[in-house]
Amino acid sequence: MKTAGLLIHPGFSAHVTAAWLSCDESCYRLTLTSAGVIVTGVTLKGRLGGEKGINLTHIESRPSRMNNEQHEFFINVDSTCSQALDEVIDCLRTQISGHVHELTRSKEKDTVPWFPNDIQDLDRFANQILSYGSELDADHPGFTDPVYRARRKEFADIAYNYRHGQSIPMVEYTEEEKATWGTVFRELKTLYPTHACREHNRVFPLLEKYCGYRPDNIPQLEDVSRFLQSCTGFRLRPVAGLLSSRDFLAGLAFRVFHSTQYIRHGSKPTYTPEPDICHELLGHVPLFADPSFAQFSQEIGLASLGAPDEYIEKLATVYWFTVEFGLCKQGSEIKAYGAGLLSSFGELEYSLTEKPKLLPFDPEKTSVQKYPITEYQPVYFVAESFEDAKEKVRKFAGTIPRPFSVRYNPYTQSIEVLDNT
Ligand code: HBI
Ligand code: FE
Repeated sequence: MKTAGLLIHPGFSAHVTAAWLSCDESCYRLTLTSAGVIVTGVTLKGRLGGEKGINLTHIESRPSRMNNEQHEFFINVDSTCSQALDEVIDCLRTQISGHVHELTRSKEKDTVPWFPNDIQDLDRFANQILSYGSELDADHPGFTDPVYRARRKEFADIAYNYRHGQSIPMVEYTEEEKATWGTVFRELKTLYPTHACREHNRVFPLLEKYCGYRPDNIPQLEDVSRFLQSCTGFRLRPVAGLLSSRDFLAGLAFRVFHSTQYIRHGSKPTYTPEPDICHELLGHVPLFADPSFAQFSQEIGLASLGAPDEYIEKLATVYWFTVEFGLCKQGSEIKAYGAGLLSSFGELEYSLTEKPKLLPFDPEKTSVQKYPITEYQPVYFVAESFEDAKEKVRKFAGTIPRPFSVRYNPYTQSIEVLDNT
């Protein structure tokens, strides 16, 4: 990487009224709100760079949303030395008239965690996955199968190398993989008419018609992603392994769903300890084609941006009891819309029996409910409708302590930050 220093020109900083700094392990972004259009007034020199090892990687300006006389400056810098960065921030604080918010991933007080501002920023997540998709646990059905492990590495590499805007590479699935899919597909399809919500049942025939949903064919992520974009603007992005809750939820703010592309091990077609393409395509995809559900999901994502860790956990729990295991009222009946249910024959059937406890969906309560991850859920939450659930999540988001609010601009596919201070 080329080294570029960062120096705020005195003539420029005199006009700066607010600054945001965010960091993501080694990347830092500085947003300056300044009176006047003076992006060229930012002098970039080797002074700090040479001395302190801070590299400038990107700079852009945008008109401020709050005051059209003002502009915001986005500056990305890479730094290996956090102390040097602290010095630069301190230096900025003394030079900038107005407030400085520091957005950081570290656990220090009064800082806001980094979040993606632009849909392209999601490319960053590719190399911060928690576990690489080809590293299987000892109790994974494919753990001792070298062929399966090699296959998983192929899928992990596709996702690892994927960048926003590219089409998702097509995959030729093996006969064994197709057989596994066929078993899951056929079995689940018998339950959908009676157990799945009407939105799922409305979209499913369209997926059969346009995306190659068939017992003998595993649909391609690219085809499905295009279909979803035409329905709700949601798109799929291949993912190499598990993302942190924070990163995974942030994708939803941009209507991006991180999807696995590999299939579970053929020895146990009805079991998978992790998401796989059956879970994504049969469980999640049909609902993302529904406008109300898409909005609801994006609302959870927007709520997560820059939220403190404890709220990320709460939102991940809300996600769990809705997008994964949600039930909803439909007329006088209750149906399933959660992907964890719609992709598991056994639990889909169980969820609509008398056995589990049903509670009304209420983010305050739902977000603190404990849940098991390896057995059927003892408790499900029932939503009145996706619209109602969305309003409730929006209200809940208002209780998250953040010095700003966020709005998604679909034209630029970026997040607008509205200062609340
Ligand atoms: N990562 N790749 C991937 N897929 C998921 O479904 C997923 C994830 N990370 C977290 C997550 N799901 C949820 O359990 C919540 O924490 C959001
Ligand atoms: Fe899922």
